[in-house]
Amino acid sequence: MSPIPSPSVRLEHDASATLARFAFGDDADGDALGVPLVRLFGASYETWFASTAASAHEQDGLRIRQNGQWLIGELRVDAARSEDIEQAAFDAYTRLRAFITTSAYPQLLRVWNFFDRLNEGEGDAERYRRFCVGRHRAIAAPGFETQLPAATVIGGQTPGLVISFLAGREAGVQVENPRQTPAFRYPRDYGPISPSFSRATRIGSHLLVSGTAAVVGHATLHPGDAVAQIDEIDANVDALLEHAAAGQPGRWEAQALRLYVRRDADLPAVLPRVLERFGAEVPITVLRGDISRAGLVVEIEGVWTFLPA
Ligand code: 3EB
Repeated sequence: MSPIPSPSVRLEHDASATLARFAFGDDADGDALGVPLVRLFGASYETWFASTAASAHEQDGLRIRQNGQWLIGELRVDAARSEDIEQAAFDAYTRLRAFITTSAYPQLLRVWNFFDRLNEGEGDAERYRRFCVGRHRAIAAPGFETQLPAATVIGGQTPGLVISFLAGREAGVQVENPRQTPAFRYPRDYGPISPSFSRATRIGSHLLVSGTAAVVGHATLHPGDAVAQIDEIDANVDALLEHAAAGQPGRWEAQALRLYVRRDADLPAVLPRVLERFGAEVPITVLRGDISRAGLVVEIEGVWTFLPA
């Protein structure tokens, strides 16, 4: 097997300047933004490139990387203040919104959310469900469901809430998946407030794809069966990419993928299946993480670029 190329995302075709680097697991250094999950496979970093160089600074407790066109930021809520995860999500999204709406990058395009004990708590008291309530309280406004960013919510072992995000000058195009109920319309069974995210954001020829699980319609398929869920995720991603291509001739190329697995023991069976399905050459990182519903054991996200025929 050839070595896996280092995951990188190019937001423009000629992008060669580093906008931001994400460090997985314990590899965070002073410069990279953190992804607080244990890395099981792949490179230590994922780099996002743009066409002009970025500057780094801190503002209102947010770590910022910006280049005039794009902004990647990170916001952290410590363990004590994220014990009440609903309140923590409300506070964090209120700050995030206040920050970007007064910045030169008012459009929220992509968000990642990581916190500990994601599935702790019964029924509507589950921390993931409380998080959804707090997030929704902070962002709900007339028409907001047509401007939702692509997102990921994954549970890790590091106490606290970490939110990273990409914002831009101009809005992306919200893309939903014809094979999946829009998450913001999930029925009541999955929580008091449905999750506020889109399946993908299209920016030019790039598609930023949300964390995608084995959810078809709104049902969890193959609960606990990691390999069967990979096949379902593949079908979900195919449906999303086909829908986003809107009949244009060409093909989608994966730039960088992240695979989240709930149980380390699934990795030996799951990784070959992912490489078979998504391409052996695809730059991929595998991280350990909890997913929104107990039956979901794997999730995939990434960035795809459309290459016209
Ligand atoms: C799902 O399809 C799986 O709450 O922002 C994936 C990506 C999931 C984002 C979120 C949840 C979120 O419902 C879980």
